[in-house]
Amino acid sequence: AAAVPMPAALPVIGHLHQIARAGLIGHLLRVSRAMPQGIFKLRFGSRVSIFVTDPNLVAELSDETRFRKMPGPALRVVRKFAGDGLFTAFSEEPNWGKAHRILLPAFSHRAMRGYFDMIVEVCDQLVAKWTRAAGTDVHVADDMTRLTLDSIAIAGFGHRFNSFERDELDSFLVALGRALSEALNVITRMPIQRRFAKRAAAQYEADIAEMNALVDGIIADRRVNPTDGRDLLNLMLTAIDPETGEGLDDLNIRYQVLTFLIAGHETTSGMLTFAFTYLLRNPAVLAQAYAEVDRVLPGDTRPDYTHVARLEVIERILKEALRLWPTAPAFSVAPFEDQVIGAKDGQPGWRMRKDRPVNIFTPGLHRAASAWDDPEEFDIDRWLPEAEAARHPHAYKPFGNGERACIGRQFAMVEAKIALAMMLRSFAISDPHSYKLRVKETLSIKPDEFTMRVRLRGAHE
Ligand code: MNH
Repeated sequence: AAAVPMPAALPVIGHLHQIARAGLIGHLLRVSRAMPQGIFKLRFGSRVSIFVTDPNLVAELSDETRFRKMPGPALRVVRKFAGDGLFTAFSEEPNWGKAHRILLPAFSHRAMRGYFDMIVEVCDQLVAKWTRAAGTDVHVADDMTRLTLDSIAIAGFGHRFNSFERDELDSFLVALGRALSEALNVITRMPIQRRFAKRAAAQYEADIAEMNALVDGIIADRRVNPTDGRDLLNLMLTAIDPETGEGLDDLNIRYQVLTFLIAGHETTSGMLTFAFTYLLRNPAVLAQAYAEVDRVLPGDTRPDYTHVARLEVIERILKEALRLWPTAPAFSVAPFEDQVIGAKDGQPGWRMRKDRPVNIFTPGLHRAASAWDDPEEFDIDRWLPEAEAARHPHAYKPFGNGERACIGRQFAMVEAKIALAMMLRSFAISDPHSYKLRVKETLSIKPDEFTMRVRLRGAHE
């Protein structure tokens, strides 16, 4: 097997100096454009990480008989507070399979129908807020964060953040934001910056304590005031795994609640925010979206679950936003045994070492020239059924792969579709400041400092 290609690096710090300038994701995108094999490695200080963006190589990495999810350095930091919760668990950990089997029913069609009215209620609160703000600029990412955090908390745990009643973001989000950045810093901090790491570590402990206090309160509240629905929290507290005959233990329940509060809002709010930036830059698509919401949800029709399936333009907009900016921009796998990938037609291929994580970098995969025409163009017609059927089956992985793929993807799409539809039904959006996309990275990505103007539709100023 051949050596994985590596762009030029400086001694000691490797590629960290370039990353500090472009941001990690921006840098990885630039490198992936320059590396035609769709596989490359970078040096982060003393650590070497492999990134893959070629659809054929990703197809091999998606073969669950050869590879399984292997949390890399950043997720190992997140394990400090998310432990062996579903997202950060190693696939071999018994608690992964147990929790997966116990919690899957919370994402059935039937369960989604049960959450729907709660999501619409949160969307109503955002409509009310933007109605009061009509004629002014709104901070899109913050409002999408309020919406998605409140939805998962009420649907999953019966907990009300009431984020729209306050001007500041909840202190949970502040602590979470810092904790996630800290996990990212572990990868990208330059050696010279390590002396600041001590203060960061103390802050990190305090942030984790704050998040745990919230989670423990949510759990204690349900134990004192039991309900009989089968929401996430009730499954966690009472359901028995048929395979082992066991339920989840208390520490694992704490990890799961925190995992769902985080994974259940952060990426969905980023997807919605990116979608708004693309609608503003693509007036013809925006017009199609307005036409669809006026057709499916005319006047003040109360949204119900059957409307979701009819919002097909809205769905294509979200899929295309998630193609260009998959908001969880990488996931990692490792082989059960040493493997060679990409060996064919006389190519020697590349060796993947047993248990060594390799990253699938989805912003690069989703722009691979071998699978996508004009990959940098926002084009929702890629998601018409014929175009989708003709595409490489491993060119689009915004929700990861196989049994470790996102358990909440239906929740995310249902929530985002109805939210986007309800906002477009009520508001005309515009971009008086000609926003130029800048991507803010924590562990997920979202547009940085993006505001847009909202007006009530049909109203004249
Ligand atoms: Mn989600 C796993 C992306 C919404 C809960 N999610 C993953 C993975 C990706 C992902 C990628 C796989 C990560 C890996 O292999 O390391 N998730 C998303 C995106 C959105 C999203 C892009 C929205 C858009 N996720 C949600 C929502 C929830 C959720 C909403 C909960 C309601 N996700 C999870 C959980 C896992 C996961 C839990 C871990 C699943 C497992 O490994 O069993």
